[in-house]
Amino acid sequence: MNKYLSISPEVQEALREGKPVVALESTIISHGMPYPQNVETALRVEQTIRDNGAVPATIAIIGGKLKAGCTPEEIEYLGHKGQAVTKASRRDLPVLIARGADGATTVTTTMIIAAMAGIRVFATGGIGGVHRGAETTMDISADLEELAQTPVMVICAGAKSILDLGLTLEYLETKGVPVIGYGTEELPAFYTRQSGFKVDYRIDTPQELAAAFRAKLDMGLQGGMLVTNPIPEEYSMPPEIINRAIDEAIKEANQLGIRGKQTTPFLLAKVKELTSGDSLASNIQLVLNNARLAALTAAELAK
Ligand code: PSU
Ligand code: MN
Repeated sequence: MNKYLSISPEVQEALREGKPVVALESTIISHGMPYPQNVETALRVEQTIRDNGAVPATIAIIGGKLKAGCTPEEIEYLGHKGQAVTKASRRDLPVLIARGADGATTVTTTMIIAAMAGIRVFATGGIGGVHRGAETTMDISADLEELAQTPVMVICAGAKSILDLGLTLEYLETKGVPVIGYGTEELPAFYTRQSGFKVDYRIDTPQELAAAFRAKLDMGLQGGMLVTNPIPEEYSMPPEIINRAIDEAIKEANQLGIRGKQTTPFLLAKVKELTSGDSLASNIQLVLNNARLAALTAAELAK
């Protein structure tokens, strides 16, 4: 174990005893939702994981330490500080750690820290991917490279169509990342259950998710697995409304010349603003839904 990693006593004990543990990211807290809903949701997600038989490990960088397992006080701190916390991807780790700084972990860095701690299952909302227009901007999220190299199962609700979903799937195919649809053959698109794209495999049970990932680990095949779990029907949003908001957000980002790590948070905030509170309520529900599936899958993997 490296000296920068700090695992909470509860998570440490669960890992030592081979109990199921589920990792959670912190960018969704500091950058993904407004305060105080972000803190309330993060705590509810942890409770959902406990209710389904696993131990939650919210991951973040606090005072230069890689935390696997945050206290409620640390979650409150990250949520209250919000956008002022650095959004930390793989390239940010060395300097943030050397400076003893804070960082909100993206899918990428949550996977890195989970793997360091020995946590195999991670639940979140949406992942980064290949942005629309990437053929000229080369804006491709580091999340895809991490899925290609780090052995963690990521359970999400698909990707938002702020991305080019077709190119995102092509990239994952090239990198050898299995894309699973939970109970569906179609890739879900976060707020909606449909995207028009197919996943690689449909799997219907946590048992089979665990068996497939176990086989990948046993073979020593590097990289993770992407499980896409559609938002529950009753919380899904009308595609026309969400797609109109996304098109508008992308147009505005282009006009303003938004680039680099600002792109995703800008688009997410804009879409949220354009769809008012509706998208926030859906966002919360899909994360809870993913937390439930992750806990059940981690329990199967621990058997
Ligand atoms: N997509 C979402 N919600 C999110 C993110 C992406 O629908 O909260 C966050 C995640 O933390 C993800 C990161 O890992 O944005 C990707 O950022 P980028 O595109 O800059 O790699
Ligand atoms: Mn990017």
